[in-house]
Amino acid sequence: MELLRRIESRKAVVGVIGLGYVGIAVAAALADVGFRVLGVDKQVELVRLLGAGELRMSGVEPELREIVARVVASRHFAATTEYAALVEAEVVLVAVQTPLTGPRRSEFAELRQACRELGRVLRNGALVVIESTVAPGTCASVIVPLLEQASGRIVNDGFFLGHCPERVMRGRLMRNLRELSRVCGGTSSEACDAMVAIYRAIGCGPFTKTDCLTAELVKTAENAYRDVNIAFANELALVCEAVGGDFERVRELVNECPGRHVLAAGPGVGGHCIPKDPWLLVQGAGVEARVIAAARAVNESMPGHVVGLIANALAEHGVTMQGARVCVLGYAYLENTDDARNSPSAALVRYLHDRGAETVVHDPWIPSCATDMWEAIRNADAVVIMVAHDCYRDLDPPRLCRMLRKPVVVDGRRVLDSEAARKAGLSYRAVGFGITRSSSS
Ligand code: SAJ
Repeated sequence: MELLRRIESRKAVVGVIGLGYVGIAVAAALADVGFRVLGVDKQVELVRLLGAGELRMSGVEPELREIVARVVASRHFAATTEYAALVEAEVVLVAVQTPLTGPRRSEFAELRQACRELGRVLRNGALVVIESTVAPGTCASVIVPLLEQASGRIVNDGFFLGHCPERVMRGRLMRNLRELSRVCGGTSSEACDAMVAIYRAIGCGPFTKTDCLTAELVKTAENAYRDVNIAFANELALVCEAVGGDFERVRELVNECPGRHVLAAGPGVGGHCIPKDPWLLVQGAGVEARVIAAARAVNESMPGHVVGLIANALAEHGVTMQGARVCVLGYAYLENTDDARNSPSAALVRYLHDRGAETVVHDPWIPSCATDMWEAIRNADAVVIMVAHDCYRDLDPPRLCRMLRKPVVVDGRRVLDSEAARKAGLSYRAVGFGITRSSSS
């Protein structure tokens, strides 16, 4: 297969559609090993910045910024808003978002549009790889027909299609690309061979060849699995609170038992993968998603639970929610990132406002919230820690006591030491921390 040889020699021209953190990471990685990579994104400002070798994303992303600057300078990577640039691409990776459009489903509107526009310029014999997360069956029922119709060619003849779901995570984009295994689902063995060759150029694998449907199932299942397991952790935390136990201690001891791996309880589940992908797994399957629906309901209830902890602690000091001033530490959905999509903090702020409280939000990674942390805390009636950003791990309990109008701390991510907080005179609440527990346990 000529395409395989051109990939293995890194002479193949690669296109990447969608330059969010998934697309820009894989584009930079491929350009950095010698491929000429053309990135396409409709966001004009993002493309302009990339043209100058700059990355719009903030947060801790080791290596990425330097690699982008290097591959733009060496002209191995160029970004554009025009699909026409893809006429010469022999491999095209598609990494556009697949957000839910209905309450529990995605219409894949952005992905459909990308495939239509790509089809019009698709080079004969090119390999198209969908990295976006899609519902099982989408490649066969949506992507192939769209590409065939737009290109006038037939799959496995005029072009090849693969699905290699991304497995990156904010904060370790380049590391995940290098170190994580990849599932390469293809419409033919040639498509699988070409996919493995492109990803082997930037990662150590293993790379598993399979069909598109299996790859679609694996990706949505691995994230549904995570959501269900986070929900179990959260439900166990609610039990610990109710009976006076400490979730962190219980979790530690349960996880000493072989075959157990209880995840971390917290104030909610954010991001654009975990809250959405469980619904994609069951979309169109015609199977009642009882476990998935229950887990989603538990995780979605956690911000509300945190509001209850705040109200309970404020009441101890004769303060009602109406008119209370609450400092919210952390607005991103994940520690040390600037990504606030589906952030539990957004839900928390809404609920606090609904109950008449005033909020001051601080987040060092989100420009509009990156104020002075202690100024945000000063004279608040309560402080609630929603994200385990590194800077919150050094919060000094005695200083919190001095700065707060009421000594109330609700620790959604267990970043403070409960004993130190209580010794400092703080009314300490935390997800999974039962306040009726005896100090000896
Ligand atoms: N969360 C918890 N408890 C946990 C783990 C996460 O409450 O034990 C919360 C986080 O605070 C966050 C949300 O869940 O709000 C999602 O966190 P995440 O660690 O799953 O991070 P994501 O959303 O970036 O998930 C991605 C996913 N990777 C891809 O979709 C390629 C997920 O499948 C990975 O397991 C995760 O990264 C990872 O840890 O690599």
